[in-house]
Amino acid sequence: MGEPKMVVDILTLFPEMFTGPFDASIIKRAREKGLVEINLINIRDFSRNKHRTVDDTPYGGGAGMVMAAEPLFEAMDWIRARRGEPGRVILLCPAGRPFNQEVAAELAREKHLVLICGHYEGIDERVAEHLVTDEISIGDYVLTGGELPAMVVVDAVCRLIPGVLGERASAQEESFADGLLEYPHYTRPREYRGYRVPEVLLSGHHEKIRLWRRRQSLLRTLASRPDLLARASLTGEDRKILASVLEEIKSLI
Ligand code: 4HQ
Repeated sequence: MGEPKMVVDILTLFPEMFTGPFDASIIKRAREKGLVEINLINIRDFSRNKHRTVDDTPYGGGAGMVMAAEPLFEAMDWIRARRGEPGRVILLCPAGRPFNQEVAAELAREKHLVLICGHYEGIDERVAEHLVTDEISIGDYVLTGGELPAMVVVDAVCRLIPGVLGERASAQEESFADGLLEYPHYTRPREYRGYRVPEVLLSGHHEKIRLWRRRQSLLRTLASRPDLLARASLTGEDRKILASVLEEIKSLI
């Protein structure tokens, strides 16, 4: 029905790596609902030689193998012939733009993404130069391939597609869009091994609960991620809460 649908084509030498994460939970349901179509495309299927090789030794010498340009160009020709020009062609690589919620939101607006997962020592540079529109890194550590980064990107993007999360959860999405960490959650029982749920949450006093949660979000962000707090869009109420926290600290010293 009316929901927009996104197509994600993933070019990989190891399509079987994706089956677990994409066949469970929210991503599975999103696919079943037709909100996202995820196609796993084996780069090896686009190798033109009889041994179906996709890598070769590096020009200039050196250790290891380089993923050849040809199968990736051939795969992109096939994708373009089938679906037209994709919105973005993304290469997962350590040199890429750092992935965050803002990048995820940007990608979630596209109708068609192509993700290229590298393996081995690297990919022939002509791929990055002539096929790729965006390079993305999921963090400063070295992985064995672009598959896990692709899963991370697809997961973060899919949950932002309208209809993927329930109505309640998507409303909550807005509360995280303000750039603060989440407040702590509790469920029954009210006491477990002597550990009690904060009294205010049992009070039924909705305004007090809202203020307590907001204060917890602010405190957690201040304590764990002050960098996020500095960039957050704080309301007048937030500033009032933080000022009261500061007064509390002053009274201690
Ligand atoms: N890679 N964020 C793929 C990464 C990486 C990252 C190293 C990319 C190995 C073959 N990608 N090559 N971090 O570590 O995106």
